[in-house]
Amino acid sequence: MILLRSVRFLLSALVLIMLLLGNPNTPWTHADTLFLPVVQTDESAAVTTAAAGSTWLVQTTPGVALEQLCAAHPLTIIETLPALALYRLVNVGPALYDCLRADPRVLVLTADSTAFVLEAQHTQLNGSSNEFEMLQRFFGYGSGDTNTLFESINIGQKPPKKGRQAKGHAPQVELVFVAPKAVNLLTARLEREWRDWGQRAIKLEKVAGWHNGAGIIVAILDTGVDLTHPALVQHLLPGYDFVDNDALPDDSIDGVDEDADGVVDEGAGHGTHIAGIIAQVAPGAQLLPVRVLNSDGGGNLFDIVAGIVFAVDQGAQVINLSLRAQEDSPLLRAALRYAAQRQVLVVASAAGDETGLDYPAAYAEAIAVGAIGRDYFVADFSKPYAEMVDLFAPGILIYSTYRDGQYAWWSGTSMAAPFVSGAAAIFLSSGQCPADCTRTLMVNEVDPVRPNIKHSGSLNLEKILKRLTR
Ligand SMILES: [Ca+2]
Ligand SMILES: [Ca+2]
Ligand SMILES: [Ca+2]
Repeated sequence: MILLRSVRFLLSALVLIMLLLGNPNTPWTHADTLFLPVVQTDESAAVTTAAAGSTWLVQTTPGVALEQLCAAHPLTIIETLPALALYRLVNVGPALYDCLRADPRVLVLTADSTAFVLEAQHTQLNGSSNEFEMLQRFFGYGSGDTNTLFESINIGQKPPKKGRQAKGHAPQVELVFVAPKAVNLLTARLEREWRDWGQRAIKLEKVAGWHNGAGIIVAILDTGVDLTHPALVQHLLPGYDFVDNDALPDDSIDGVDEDADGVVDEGAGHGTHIAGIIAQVAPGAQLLPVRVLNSDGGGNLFDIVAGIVFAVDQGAQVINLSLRAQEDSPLLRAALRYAAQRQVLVVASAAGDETGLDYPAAYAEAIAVGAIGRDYFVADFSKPYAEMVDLFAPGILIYSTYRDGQYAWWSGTSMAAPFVSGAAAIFLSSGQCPADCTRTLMVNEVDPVRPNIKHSGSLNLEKILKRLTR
């Protein structure tokens, strides 16, 4: 009987050990290490390794140079990131792949392909009838009939009271069919009345004359920035372009549909838009443009990981990541830990669904930001994961700088994150509230969103300031 029990115990222990050893995807979570001993294996490796030109990422044990491994196989290293012992390789044939995979000093082995996309939609405000459909939906007026253009839309007016809402429109608003020539007038009014709603929603005016982000570097990992935009040029530091590997992280089109979705260069202008939001919130901050996404909004893991390390090493104290990938990655996590260990705040646009957030927003090291509209209602696109975000900020119809010296309206959590990044720069620049304090106050001193969410709310600079100055 005792023997039987011992055998059983041994068998269970063996099964446990096998489980621990046998699942290469079980992360060993050492809070103090950047190196997660997880060998990521790829089921389609045989196919992918054979594809000419495909790139691979290899992370080795600290202190072990990749050149020491698999000496029998020629290595074609195209980039390295010493801070994370990370290598980017090409010409990884099946034999080299198998050798690397078998070597215990290889911590991560994964294909590098476009996995990251930006998280926003361009909102056209060009005076088309679509704009009026959008206005009608947005303001809750009209039937959505594209032939019906309204002369009077009381932008900025308080929503009608409950009893009145049942009868239709707010009584102060007269809705008259107008000719299309009024379109431009309406557009002008929309721009005038709406271009600053985000700043008002976060109570930016309450910190005016207090601190403005001076002395703080905010890195923008994105499609680049319009480096000569008149509204931005005085805020910009020299950055880097990890997509083209040059020193010019500009935000331009290339005429190539990199993601083959039939729309050419739909991502261009995104990084410039984000830079403009941060510059409006924290005009004293210096913006570090780090290009990690192409003009169609796609990016590779290596570029993003290298961009984060670069931003930290350049002295950024805030990193804005308005991008997301659906796959968890130990390398991305390692980059976020590299930032967190150096007290750098990482602000990430939220994306995902009811089952969870995408990455990097899902990581505890990042502040996950969802979007609200002007009325503090959670944006439709943020509703599925609204319970999981750390913080909300304005993200519908945001007016900001755009490529080629222009301005544009965009919607998305991409636009919400830079409100938080700018706010972080303000509180960091006060010298009274280091990274942990800034994060805690931003996440806790909030306005309620609608419908109310128990554990989070919308960024409110006034409440944070009161906590710091009382
Ligand atoms: Ca470039
Ligand atoms: Ca495209
Ligand atoms: Ca393109």
